[in-house]
Amino acid sequence: MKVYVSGKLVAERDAKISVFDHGLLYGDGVFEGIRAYNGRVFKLEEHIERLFDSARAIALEIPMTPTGIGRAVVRTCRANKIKDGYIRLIVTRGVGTLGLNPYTCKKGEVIVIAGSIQLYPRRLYEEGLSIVTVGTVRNHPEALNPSIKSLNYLNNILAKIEAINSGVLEAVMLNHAGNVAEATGDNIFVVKGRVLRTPPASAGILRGITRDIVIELAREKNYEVREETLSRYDLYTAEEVFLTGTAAEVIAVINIDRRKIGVGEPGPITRELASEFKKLAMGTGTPI
Ligand code: PXG
Repeated sequence: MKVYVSGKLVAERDAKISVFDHGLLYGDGVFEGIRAYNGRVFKLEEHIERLFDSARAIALEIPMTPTGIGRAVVRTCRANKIKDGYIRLIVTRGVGTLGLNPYTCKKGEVIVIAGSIQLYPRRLYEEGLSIVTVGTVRNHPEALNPSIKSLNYLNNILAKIEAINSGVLEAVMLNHAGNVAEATGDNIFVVKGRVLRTPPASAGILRGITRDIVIELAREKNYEVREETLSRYDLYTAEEVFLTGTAAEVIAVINIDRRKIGVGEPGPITRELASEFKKLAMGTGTPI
């Protein structure tokens, strides 16, 4: 595998950064998870835009232009002969002194890894996922805004640990007000009749690119979509629940906190939107 680091494509074993990089010392940096489908990078511009927004929010200057980042992503995919794959784009604060002050770091470090990902076992895309709500509260937006896709994912990891310790693969996190926020790496939707609901950005979530796509696809299919505050009651009483994310794509949830959702199998609207999503993903994107 070839990895893009410090402006060059290098062999995997040479892809290294300093132990003094604040990305390692403090989780000080930002990232994106991007997919390639059928020889094209899916929603590349949207991911780069979000990367720059995350960087701006933490006062991190990315030492490349958005166009330059796009080129580095495509170049890395080409070097690894990626047709279908997963791209991890990372910008760390760079090398600085021991001490929090980010202004001691001279230059951010841009890294691109192009490989593959399988978030949940394939059979669960047919059968649906069982999940639980967990005690770990999603980061308060005024502490570390979940809109920032930062290298500090401990909040999500703590929730993931709780889920796995309870015998399931995914967690739903509630926000500081006790309302539904999102899963550890996915957004969440509930369906009742022809109405889809998902928590608004103000609930303290990452505004998922897959979430935006699914909202648009659903509206095209004449479903009503509302960004609305959701409680656990809304999850338990939904006819269908599904998660969306770059890694997860669209996956049905059939059980939450030991309550069967709907009839306990992936519902028709989830199936329809998953199939529309796949169609779009396979047919659009930046050519590699
Ligand atoms: N919420 C959170 C907290 C995320 O980290 C999403 C929602 C979905 O956003 P997108 O833009 O991808 O639709 C994410 C994205 C992984 C992995 O390794 C996680 C994400 C992306 C890629 C890989 O688990 N999370």
